[in-house]
Amino acid sequence: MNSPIPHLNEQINNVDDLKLFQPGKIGSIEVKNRVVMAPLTRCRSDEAAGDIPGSEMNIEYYKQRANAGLIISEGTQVAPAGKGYMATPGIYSEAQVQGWKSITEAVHSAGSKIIAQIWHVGRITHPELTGGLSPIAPSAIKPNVVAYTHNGKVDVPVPHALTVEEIKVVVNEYRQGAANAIKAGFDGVEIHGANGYLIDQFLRDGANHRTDEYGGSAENRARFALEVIDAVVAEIGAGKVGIRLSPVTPFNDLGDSNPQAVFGYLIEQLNQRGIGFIHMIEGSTGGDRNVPGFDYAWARNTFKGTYVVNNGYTREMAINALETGWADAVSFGRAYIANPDLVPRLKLNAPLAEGNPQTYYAPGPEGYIDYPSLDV
Ligand code: 8OZ
Repeated sequence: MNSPIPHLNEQINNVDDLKLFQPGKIGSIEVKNRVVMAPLTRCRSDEAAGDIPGSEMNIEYYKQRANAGLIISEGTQVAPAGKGYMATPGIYSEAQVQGWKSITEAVHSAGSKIIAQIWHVGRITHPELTGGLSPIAPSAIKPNVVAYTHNGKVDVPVPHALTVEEIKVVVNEYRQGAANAIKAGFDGVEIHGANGYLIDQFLRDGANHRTDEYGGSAENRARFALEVIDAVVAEIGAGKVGIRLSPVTPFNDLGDSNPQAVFGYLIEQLNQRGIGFIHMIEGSTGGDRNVPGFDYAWARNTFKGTYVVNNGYTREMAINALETGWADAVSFGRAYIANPDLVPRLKLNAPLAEGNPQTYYAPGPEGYIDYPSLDV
């Protein structure tokens, strides 16, 4: 099934009448508009000090983007083994919590809301990035992926297949990450269930060959995701919790034989738990929106919480999505890199700047906090 956003027939002349720019709620979080800043890995935490965010430039970066109704933080690892890239921030140490606090305070003062994306990369890493820890996964299956380390590009190793006892430890790491997020002043959390990382590795049968209660049927493969959700909901409350999903993306060398079955089951279970929102990546992450295998209209109509969509949305697509009921909110990732003032630009229908991919993950302020806002 493709992801055809229905067309809008009538012309709306006053931008303030557009749902995209009207206040609402994402889960229980009140937002001033329905434009969401998607999570963006930027690799600019203080790695030497222990993967700590909250430098002046980190604060400035988030503050510049506080025009979004909701900011979702860059992926933040819940444990040292959950790190897959250089200088990504964590949310397991006290110093990391304090660092995040300076960012959440700045965003709140600037008039926006911010939630933490809590993340574990599972098999998408290398011991050079984790302080020597082995990558973990549902099964000992090596993806065809390279990791970027201080010694250059390296092939990732065969991961360690988690025991049931070890799975419980990892679930608790997500729970602690959510508790820490609230302590750091975040308005909620997004559980990263997408893009081939640990939760997605359990969900999809390309990485999960287990024969115990965590593998095989859709119910069993969704068990880990639901245990994480239950732990996080018990800690911070369902309305502040969302999950990011990418049922068909091939990113990070992951696929599934029947995405509709496993993600369909998961979404029905999410309803029973009353979680706040789903953040759905339609199609291939950062690429083709038209990848078969999942019925997004079904997901939208089935899920009872706030439905946020993502992947290559233009202004026109976002307006159509909101006006026709395809979604309740739209997230923008790449557009937010080079357009810190994205919401004013969308309101004015002003041209959008192009970001420079060479500086997406580069250390330092260049390509991070030096994209200008419109002079209006
Ligand atoms: C691009 C580069 C590094 C990480 C994701 C967290 O895809 C990521 C990511 C994307 O969700």
